Amino acid sequence: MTPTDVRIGPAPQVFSPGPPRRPRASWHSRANAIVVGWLALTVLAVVAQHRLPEPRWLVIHMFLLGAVTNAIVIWSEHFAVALLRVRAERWDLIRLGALNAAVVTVLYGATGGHPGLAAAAAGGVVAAVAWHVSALIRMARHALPSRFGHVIAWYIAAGVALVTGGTLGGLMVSQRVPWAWHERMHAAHAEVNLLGWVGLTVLGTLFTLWPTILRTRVSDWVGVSARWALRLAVPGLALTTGGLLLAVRWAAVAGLAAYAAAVAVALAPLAETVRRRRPHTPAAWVIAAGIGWFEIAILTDVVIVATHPQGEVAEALAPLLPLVILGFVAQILLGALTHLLPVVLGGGPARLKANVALLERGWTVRLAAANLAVPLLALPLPPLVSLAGWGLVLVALGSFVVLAVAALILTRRPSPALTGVVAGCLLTAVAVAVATSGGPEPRATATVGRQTVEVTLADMRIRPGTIQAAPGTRLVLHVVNRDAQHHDLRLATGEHTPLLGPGESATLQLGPLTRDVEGWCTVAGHRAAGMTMRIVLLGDHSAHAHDTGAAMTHNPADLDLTAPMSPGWKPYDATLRPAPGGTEHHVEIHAKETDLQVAPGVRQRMWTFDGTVPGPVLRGKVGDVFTITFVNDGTMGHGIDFHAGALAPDRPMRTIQPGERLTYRFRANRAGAWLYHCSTMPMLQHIANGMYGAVIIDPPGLPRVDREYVLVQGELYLGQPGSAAQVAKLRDGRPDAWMFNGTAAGYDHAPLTARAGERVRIWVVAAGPGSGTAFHIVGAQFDTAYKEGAYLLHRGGTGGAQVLDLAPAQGGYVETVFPEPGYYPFVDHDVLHGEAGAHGMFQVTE
Ligand SMILES: [Cu+2]
Repeated sequence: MTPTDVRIGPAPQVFSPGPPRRPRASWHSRANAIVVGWLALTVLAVVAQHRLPEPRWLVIHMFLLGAVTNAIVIWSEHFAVALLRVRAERWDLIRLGALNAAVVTVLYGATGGHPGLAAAAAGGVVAAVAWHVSALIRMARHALPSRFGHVIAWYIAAGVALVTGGTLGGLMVSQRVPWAWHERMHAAHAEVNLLGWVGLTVLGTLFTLWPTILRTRVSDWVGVSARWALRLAVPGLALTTGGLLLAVRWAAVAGLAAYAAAVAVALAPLAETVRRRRPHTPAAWVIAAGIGWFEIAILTDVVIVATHPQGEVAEALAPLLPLVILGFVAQILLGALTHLLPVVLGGGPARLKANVALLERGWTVRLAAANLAVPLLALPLPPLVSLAGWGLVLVALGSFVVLAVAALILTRRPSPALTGVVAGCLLTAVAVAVATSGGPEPRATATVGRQTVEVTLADMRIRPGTIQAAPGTRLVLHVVNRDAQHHDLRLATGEHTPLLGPGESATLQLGPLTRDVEGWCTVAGHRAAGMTMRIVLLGDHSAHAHDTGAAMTHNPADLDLTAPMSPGWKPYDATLRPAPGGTEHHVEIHAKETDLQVAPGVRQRMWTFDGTVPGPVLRGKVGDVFTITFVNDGTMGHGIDFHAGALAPDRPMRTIQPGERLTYRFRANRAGAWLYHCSTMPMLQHIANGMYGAVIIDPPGLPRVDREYVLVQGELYLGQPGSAAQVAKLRDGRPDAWMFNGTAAGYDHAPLTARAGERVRIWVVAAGPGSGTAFHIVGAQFDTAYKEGAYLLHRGGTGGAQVLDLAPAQGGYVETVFPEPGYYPFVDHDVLHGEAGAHGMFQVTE
């Protein structure tokens, strides 16, 4: 009996290969040990990734070039021998040895700084696979006609794809390719290797493996379908690769579409098989899940290539990697190994049964973990969620490795002492890696130590102002001047662009980064005005990054108030609605900590009332009663103090702990724009971090106007709330910016609206904590000014006001009529505050 003949349970007609010349079980256990070994190394690399140079590249290539390429060479040859009923070549083990020596050298050369060696080794990989392809061709030639001969054509096409993709990879690791070509080659390398080498092999194998795993007969028209699918897939891949290399987008997209169609044609007979026999083994379910992710990945691929400009395709394909590597390739590999390992390991029926049981242990949990991990790693989710995804990968992949190693060891029956030593070494290695790495942490480093960044010059700014890169990264900066005047970019390391006119661009290439680098525009006065940038090495600044916690690291100098707001940002609604009817107002206010956008592109944790800065605006009439239920949903003690009511502060203003609530009841006996704020010590921190709001009590007889807005001015202190660095700035009274309604320059990006001739009333409250405001609207005059409970100015006279001046905690309102359409900036006319964020815009239309 040959290994592939072993079947469990009832077995309908399955292909039955002729007898090979020599017993292959021991060969297979050695060959599969190589695959399992690479899988184990991949797991270790994931666990220890931030101890490794270029961890992302290493993990990807250990898995694809190590485990997957070995599995493909081993299994495609095994299937060729079985399907064609020919003898295995004598050189197969030597070929495998050469391949693995070359792979190890590629990994070492590319990450150890030996590009020449890596490129030569990539040539070795290509040669080994070319040798493998020629062996397959020889076998196909010498074989008698076989019902499954078409499968070999898929393996040959796959091998040609790797020869292409491996050559591209070798050129890239040689670091001799012009930068302009790098991006295109990267995209072509990824597509031809994943869809060609891996995809074609998997599809070719599934024609026979899938019915075998389902233990049903092969669909009658599988041969026709396979031939037509290959006729679509090969030209499709060629078109895709050529299109990506030559930057012809329609060709790349058309090629991918042809490939997608080929996959559909190839899978059709397999789908028919499923209708006849539902998946009922662990291997079948795992492989079915893998095929599902393959289809999703191809469709996503088409969309990415179709929608991204050349030069960005390779970067844009990054989210696809978890889908392809984990969802598709890893699952197909695990499913195939689950089914095939026990069969080829042999060792008699009892051993086979035991191995099947061993490899299927806990398969439902492993299947769920792997398929949950795919979206967690592919979608842009918070780091903690990605971390959970990596944990699931380790569960799914690591547990299989342990089980497979156990099966290999048990089958070969080494001495118990040797088994103990091997298991001990493996466990020690895992334990050491976990302990020293402090857990896996995916790092956003660039691929293969190279990072391309688009840099724009405009509005007296260089964007991005900070570029983060791992040590050793080669940076490529595409510098574009999008301004109406001339600019350039000079780096402290000496590289510089020429003076660029409007719309002109230039590219700077930096050698491997060894330290932080400053950059600036050399036009007189532009550097002083803020046209500076920094390239910051990752890793050296971790302490700084931790200090600011959830917030991004930002120097005050980095604040770019003209930068765009992050997608999804909504301005605080400044519209003030009329007081609700009735004389009793019941309000519930929750203290909570929330991440908010406090300046363009800058988010940071704030302490808030109800999740906004300022908190909710309350409005009523003189004599109204407010009953506030104050709930502390935060992580520290908070209190609340309403200036709009007069009462003994002892009870209502007390600090309550997280989870507690209190009722605060006050009667608003006097009109005004009143501050409310957190009353817990140190109050300076609680107010500065956002715990304030406004209560508007209308003066009796307040006339109606066309529009009413409320603006609460506050200071912004960047950094982790309560951290030493932030508190130092608070004590010195050195805000990083000033804000209207919780965002510096927010209403520059989302102007308040009015029509010419309308009467507009603006309520203003100065929340501080340290500075007041001199509220002014550029181009407008106030004919009414009401400050702290009294009118300074009534409409109808000839006098006017230019500023409403408010000390910290004061409030009032002004009225104006915009004379004509246009943009009217509103500012704190303390110009320092105004230019540092206390700035907004009225958009006045006809
Ligand atoms: Cu507080």
